[in-house]
Amino acid sequence: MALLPTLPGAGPRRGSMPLPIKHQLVRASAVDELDSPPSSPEVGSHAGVSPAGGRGPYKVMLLGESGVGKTALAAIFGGLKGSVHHEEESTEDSYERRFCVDDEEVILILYDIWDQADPGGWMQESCLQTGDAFLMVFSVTDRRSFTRVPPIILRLRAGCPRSDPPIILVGNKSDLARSREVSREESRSLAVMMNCKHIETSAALHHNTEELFEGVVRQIRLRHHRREAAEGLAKEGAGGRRESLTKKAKRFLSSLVPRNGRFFKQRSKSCNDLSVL
Ligand SMILES: Nc1nc2c(ncn2[C@@H]2O[C@H](COP(=O)(O)OP(=O)(O)OP(=O)(O)O)[C@@H](O)[C@H]2O)c(=O)[nH]1
Ligand SMILES: [Mg+2]
Repeated sequence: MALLPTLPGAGPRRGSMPLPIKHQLVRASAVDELDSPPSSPEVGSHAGVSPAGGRGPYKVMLLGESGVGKTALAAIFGGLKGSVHHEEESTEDSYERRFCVDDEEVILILYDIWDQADPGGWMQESCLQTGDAFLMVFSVTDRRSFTRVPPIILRLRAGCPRSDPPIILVGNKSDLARSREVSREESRSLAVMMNCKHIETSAALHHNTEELFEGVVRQIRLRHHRREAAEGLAKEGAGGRRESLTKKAKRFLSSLVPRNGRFFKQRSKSCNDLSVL
């Protein structure tokens, strides 16, 4: 992941630096969204298409129980040193970064604001409503944090205005092999069952962390392209598209749905691949 030169409102930033007002998750706007959900869930930023189109800014939410490593991961994203041992304590709750993924620039804002103390409360709900993608973090050394995952994902799927939000199940603290309580196979099976992606990370060793941040960008983009392809098909249905573009869209869509009833098997295989849907 190549970092680009810092620009105003871009590049690694501490959460204490004010976000451009359009990026802020402020109580008033979140309440507005809760009060009046979008009439069409597939338009505007609610479809995962940010106001800036395919390049963001995208809002990514860290979810998960206390102590699983959300802040450690956020600090790595924000470029802080000593992020795990708190040599430099992170008290920030959002980080904005502009970087290149697959030779394309993107702006991503990572929010570390999930409030376990208030299940179903305003902050949790606005997180679920506002995010363009979600990192569902648990600790592989803490089974309790793993058992809390399904209800959160179910709430997310029920409450999120987007029809298929990108969700990545993140098993953090993979470096602590001796204290492991959740096997890789077990968490992968849960990811397949809950229809989300899966990755194991170690914030302590920075293992798979860049893969995670790049992966979430790819997951957002893939949905963006799928939507564009579907729109192309819809237009063609109305008689307004060129043949070549239609064929392209059809090929793309058919590649997303494996044939011959092998869907579950294939999904299990691709669950760890964050560069495919
Ligand atoms: N060994 C190891 N320790 C980690 C890892 N990630 C986080 N930690 C440690 O786990 C503890 C909790 O990490 P945090 O990042 O504060 O966890 P959190 O999810 O933000 O917790 P809350 O803010 O309470 O919700 C800290 O002592 C971290 O140093 C990891 O990958 N490996
Ligand atoms: Mg924290």
